Amino acid sequence: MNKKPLRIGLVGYGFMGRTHSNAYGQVNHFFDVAYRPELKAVCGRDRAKVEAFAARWGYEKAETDWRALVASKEIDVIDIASPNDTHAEIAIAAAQAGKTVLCEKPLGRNLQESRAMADAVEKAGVASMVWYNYRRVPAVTLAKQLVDEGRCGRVFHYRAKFLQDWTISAKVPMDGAGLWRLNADVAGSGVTGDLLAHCIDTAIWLNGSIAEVTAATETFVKERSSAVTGEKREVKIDDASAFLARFANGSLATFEATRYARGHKALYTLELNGENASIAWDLHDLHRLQYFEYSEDSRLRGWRSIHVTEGEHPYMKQWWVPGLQIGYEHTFIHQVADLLRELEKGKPAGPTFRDALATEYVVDAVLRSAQSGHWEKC
Ligand code: SOE
Repeated sequence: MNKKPLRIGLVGYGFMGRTHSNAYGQVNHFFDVAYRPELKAVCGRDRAKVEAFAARWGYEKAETDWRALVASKEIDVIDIASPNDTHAEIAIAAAQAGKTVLCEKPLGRNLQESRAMADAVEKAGVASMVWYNYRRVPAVTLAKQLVDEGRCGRVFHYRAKFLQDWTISAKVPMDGAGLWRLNADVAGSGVTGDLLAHCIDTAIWLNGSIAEVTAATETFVKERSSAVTGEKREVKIDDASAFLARFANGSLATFEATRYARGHKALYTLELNGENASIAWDLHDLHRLQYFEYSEDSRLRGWRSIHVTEGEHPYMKQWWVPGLQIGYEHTFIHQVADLLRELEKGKPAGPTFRDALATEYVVDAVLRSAQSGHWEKC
C-alpha cells in the first residue's frame, strides 16, 4: 500500500526522544495504517549530540533551535520530548504554525501553562496528543475494555502507586540530562507531575473524573548541587506524594508516588474494586492482568492471571504468536499506530491536550492540598 508521509520534527533527544523515534521507525512494520512517519528533523541544544542522534535514528536534519522546526514547511508534526519548561512555548508556537502537536507528559509545568497549551491547539484547530503511554499497555487497555463493558459494576475503590528509588542519595545532583526532573524551575513539580501524572491519567481514563483530593508531600533531601554549575541549591520538588481522592462516581481512591522506595525501580500498580469484579495490574509484570469475577461458580472462584498475549487482546494480533510477550517500548508504537489511524479518520487520538488537562487539574489540587492541609476541589 502506498502510504502518505507524515513528516516529523522531534524536539529532544533524551530517553523520550528515543522511545518516540523507535515507535516512528517500527509502526509501519507491524500496523496497517495509511501514514508513514518520515523523520525530517530533530532538535536539541548540543550540536554534537543532536547530530549523533540524527545519524543513529535516521533524521534527515539536526537543528539546535526548535523554531527552525516550527517554521519548516517540510514538517507536519512537532513532537515535544524535551524537558517540561520547554513544553508550553514550543507547543503554542507549533499550534499557531498549524502543526499537529504531540507532547510528552506532563502537559506544562503548572495549570496555567497547561491551560494555555490546550487553548492554543483548539484555537488553531490542530490535532494534539500527550504521550501517556501506559494506556497502551495491552493489559491496561484490556482493563479499560472490561470496565467499559460494565463487568465491574459499581466501583468502590481505586488504588494506584508508582515507586522508584533513584534519588535516595543526597549526592545525586540536579540539572542536565534526566536530572532536570529534580529542579522545580524546569520540572514544575516532583513525583506528583512526573509519576502520579501517569497514575492519574490512567485512573481518569478507567474510572472517570476525580472530584477532590487531600494530599501530603515531602522533600527528603533539601539541598543538592547542580550538575551544570556545581552550586548548591535548595530542592523545591516533592520527593514523595500521597493523596486520597473522591471520584465523581462516588468511589474512594488512594495514590502514592516516591523516588525513595528502596528496591523499587518503576513499580506502577493499579487496582480497581467493583461490586461484581476487581482488576489489578503491575508494570513489573506488564503483560498480565489480574481479574476476579464474583459471578463465577463459588467453588472455582478466584483471581485469574490473564496472560495478555492472545490475538483477541488489544494490539496483540499485530505482534508475534500467542504466549510471546512484548514490552515497554511497544506502548509508544501503539500510541503512534492509534495516532496514524485516527488521523486517517480525521479524529484526534487521545489523550488530546484537553483530555490531559484533566490530569493537570488533579496535580494542581494535590499540590495545593499538600500546602493547605485541606481537601481541595480538582
Ligand atoms: C522518571 O524516572 C520516569 O522516567 C518518568 O519521567 C516516566 O514518565 C516514567 O514512565 C518512568 O519514569
